[in-house]
Amino acid sequence: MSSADTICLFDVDGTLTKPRQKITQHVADFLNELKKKVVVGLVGGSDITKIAEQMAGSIDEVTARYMYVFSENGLVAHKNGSLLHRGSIAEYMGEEKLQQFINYTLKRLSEISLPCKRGTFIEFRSGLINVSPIGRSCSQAERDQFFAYDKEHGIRETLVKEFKEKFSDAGLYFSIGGQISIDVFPEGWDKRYCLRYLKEDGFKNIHFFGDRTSPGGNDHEIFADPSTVGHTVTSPADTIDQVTKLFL
Ligand code: M1P
Repeated sequence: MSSADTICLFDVDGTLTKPRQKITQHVADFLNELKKKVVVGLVGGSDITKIAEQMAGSIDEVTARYMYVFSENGLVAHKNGSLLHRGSIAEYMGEEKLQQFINYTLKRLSEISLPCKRGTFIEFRSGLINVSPIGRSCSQAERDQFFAYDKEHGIRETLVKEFKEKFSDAGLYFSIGGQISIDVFPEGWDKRYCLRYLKEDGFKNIHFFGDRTSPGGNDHEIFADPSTVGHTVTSPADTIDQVTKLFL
């Protein structure tokens, strides 16, 4: 196996960091060591601002530190610090369909009662729409509280079921990736989207590491894709263990 045609591609939340938390120095140092052996890339559902924050740097620093940084599942793609591609869900859906979805969602969210609600219920990104019943501006404690409440009451699961029924012909996919929100994007715009760049660049061994690899998880499609070697991890510490055994 040559190191030039091998890439280790990492999910961020739950794989390199705790959900929405900053990478520890230990994991960051580990990635720097790994870079000496193979190409390292990141793929997350979050936008580039959040990924950079979690990877402890500015957007410029983080996109230059790792050869590939795929945010929003690769709809926003950086290679060696330069922007390769930015896909647009607005262009793809068109304003009319987009507003139908946003208006329905705002109405539905207004009918839900929770232990607490904050702000930014819909975050419009380049390649996806992120819907959060509690609101993205909640604190860490409120986030943890919602996550536990949602496990018990299935708030997001119910919403996804409704979205699927209501927008069955819109070609949309609804993914419960993190703790407080649902990612909404066109079918096929999951993490497999980023593989096109790696195939173009001739990688023969694409190792993907993620924590949500079961069906329904936002790492499942790329994990199960025939062009990747998928690895399920349970935490950043487990990622280090598995990668060390394989490559270091
Ligand atoms: O883990 C990836 C997800 O991280 C965030 O989810 P949440 O805020 O719900 O924990 C979001 O950025 C989401 O888009 C992303 O998929």
